[in-house]
Amino acid sequence: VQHNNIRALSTIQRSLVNANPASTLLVSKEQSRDFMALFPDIVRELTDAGRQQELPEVMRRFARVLQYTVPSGKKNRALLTAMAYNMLEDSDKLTTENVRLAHILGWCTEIMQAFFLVTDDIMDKSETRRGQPCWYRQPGVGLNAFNDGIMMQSGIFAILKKYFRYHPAYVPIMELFHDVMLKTSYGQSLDTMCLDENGKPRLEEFTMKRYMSLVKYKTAYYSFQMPIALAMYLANMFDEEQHRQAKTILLEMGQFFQIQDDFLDCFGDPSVTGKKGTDIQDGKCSWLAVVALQRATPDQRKIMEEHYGRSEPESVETIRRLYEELCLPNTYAIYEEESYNIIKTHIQQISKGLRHDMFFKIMEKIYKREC
Ligand code: GPP
Ligand code: MG
Ligand code: MG
Ligand code: MG
Repeated sequence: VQHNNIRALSTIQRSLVNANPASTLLVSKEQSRDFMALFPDIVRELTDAGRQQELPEVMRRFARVLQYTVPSGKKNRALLTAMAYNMLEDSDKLTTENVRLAHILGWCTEIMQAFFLVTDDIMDKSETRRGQPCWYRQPGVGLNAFNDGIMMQSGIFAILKKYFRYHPAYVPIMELFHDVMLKTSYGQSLDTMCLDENGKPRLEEFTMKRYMSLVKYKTAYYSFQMPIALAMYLANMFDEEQHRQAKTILLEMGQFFQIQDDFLDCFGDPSVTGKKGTDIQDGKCSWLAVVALQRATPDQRKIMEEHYGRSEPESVETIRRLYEELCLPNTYAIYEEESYNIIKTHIQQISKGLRHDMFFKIMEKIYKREC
């Protein structure tokens, strides 16, 4: 009870004193509305463009999957592309049609994210996502969710073909989606290798080096580097050095973002994050576990060995208490602030004609996030 009180208090304090005002909008309300209004067109395009009438039940199923899993998130990745495109494109080319193309790329990224999450939730044995049961836990879905994921993944390329076939950036955009999907699957693969063949976490491998590489691949590429690279391609920016400089900073942001995700998995409020944490139960190589092991005394390490990666509520609570004993919430707060400052310094060092304010805006959006 005492621990719960401390946790409740620290949550309240965080939200009163520190919270991200959440008012940092990436695009205007009007643009956000236009973006949302496009989703039914995307679903229609994928499911009934008058040519799929052979398979009506499949099309109904596909539409249901898309509606359940795609539009309910924060859509930050899509809005990053829209925001970056607004800032990078020459004003005379910022036409309704071109902005719509940026929105279509945004929806492709959101479909990709939804397909990652649908399958990730099965692998992580998660219960809730975005405040509702995970898709695979819907009646009658189960492992068929893998095929729903494959439909989503393939659907992205159908959309790209439909809208970009004759666009000069078609091939680079398509290659980027392919490449980033491959990279993300490498990261997910590393993530699933935290356990040995008996299902026990391999704690000796939980190093910060491995962690940073894992999160670069599983999160940073698709969540940060790709959305901005898409906007750059659409704005006819193909300079390799510019892409390289943007990537360096965006991957740093992506790692920062996944560390926040790991912290929120244990210490976030599920009614705000929309998902119940599973990292302790799953024995994940999370930022909290890595830092805990760096700091643990031999006795504390034994607690990790005994309880980490177990689903019994007592074990989960034991690990959470250990994290608190090791002052990880405080370490995290310090880390968050310091990294924010370091990343801001790195943004100022970008030299190749990329707008610093665009990168600052992304940082403002994610700093001190609670969901
Ligand atoms: C986030 O991990 C990473 C992903 C969702 C990428 C999944 C990639 C695949 C190829 C399936 P996480 O499990 O910490 O995310 P969450 O906390 O949202 O479940
Ligand atoms: Mg997960
Ligand atoms: Mg996962
Ligand atoms: Mg997580």
